[in-house]
Amino acid sequence: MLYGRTTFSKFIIEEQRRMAQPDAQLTALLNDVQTAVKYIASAVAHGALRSAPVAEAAVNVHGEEQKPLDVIANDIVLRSCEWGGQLCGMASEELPDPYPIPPQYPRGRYLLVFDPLDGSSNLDVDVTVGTIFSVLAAPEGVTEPTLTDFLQPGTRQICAGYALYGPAVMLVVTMGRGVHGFTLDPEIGAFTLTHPDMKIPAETREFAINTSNARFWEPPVQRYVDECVKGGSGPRGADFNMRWIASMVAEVHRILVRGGLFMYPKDTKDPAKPGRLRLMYEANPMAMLVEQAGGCASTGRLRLLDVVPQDLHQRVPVILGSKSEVERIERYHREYESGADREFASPLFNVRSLFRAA
Ligand code: AFP
Repeated sequence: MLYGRTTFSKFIIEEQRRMAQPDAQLTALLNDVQTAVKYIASAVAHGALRSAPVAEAAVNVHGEEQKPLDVIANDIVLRSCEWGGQLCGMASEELPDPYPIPPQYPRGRYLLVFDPLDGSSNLDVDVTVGTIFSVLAAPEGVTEPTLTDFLQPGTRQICAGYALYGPAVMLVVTMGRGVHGFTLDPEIGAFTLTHPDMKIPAETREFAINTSNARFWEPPVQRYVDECVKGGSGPRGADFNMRWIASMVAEVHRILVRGGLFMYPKDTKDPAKPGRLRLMYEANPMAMLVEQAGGCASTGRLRLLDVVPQDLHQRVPVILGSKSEVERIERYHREYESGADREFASPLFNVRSLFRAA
């Protein structure tokens, strides 16, 4: 009985009913996000059939090339979510500053932060891309939020999710009570619950990292990857598989479905950048999803959700996925910082050190 299935709209209403204080604003906001995702899915699915040629290359706030679909997707999210009265502000990867809700619309208590089309450099080659979003509450009494009002650590997220524009279109969300995945049924145009309560296996033998950056990685990451690559004959005593799609949404989705590890760690490629990925609309929402699914998300040194943002477009190192592997890499960072991973490198230091406390 296909018509008895749980749609996304039904799920979020029922989820709110289960809460001590049901929140109709959040339900309505997620419905608008759902609408935006359907529009973006349709735009993405037309591929080259609809891609408008750009007169001159557009560039976003990060100096990265903006694809026409980046701009279209950004506009779709703004138009779909600005009118409903649930938001008092939005912020996007594609906009340098927070977007104020136009004066003709009522204000609500929420802030929406999003990356409208993550992985868009994959569009030309028709590889999976996605939309990532995070919902925060505006500080009490704020109706015209300033930049500072957005700069909240990931622990304060009320809801987070992503849409995946792949072979099937999916919407994966958490409202702080597990992670649930919905597949767009093209016949009825409704997201339908297909992946309830997604859980990341604690153990994995699969990792994802862009190894072209290997020479810039810090030693703990070098150590981790070296050990994986050595496989069964190395210190891990097991063969590992590697993946790199260059589309974070697709990588995180794979990890939510079958486990694994994803890293875009700190490197020395550009010393001005502490990482590649953006904290507020890439790392934080994914970290909330991963933790809600039983995994871990870290900078290598710190829980990702505890990082206090200093800037809307701040970058951050990201290591997330199966718990035991993330914990192992955190340990490698600690051992590197204490020198414990180089015990015998210098007789003057560490376990053989003349200066070592008894
Ligand atoms: P784009 O949106 O510019 O394609 O960037 C995607 C992304 O932010 C993330 O989704 C990928 O994991 C990462 O960048 C890929 O980066 P590399 O191109 O350096 O591998």
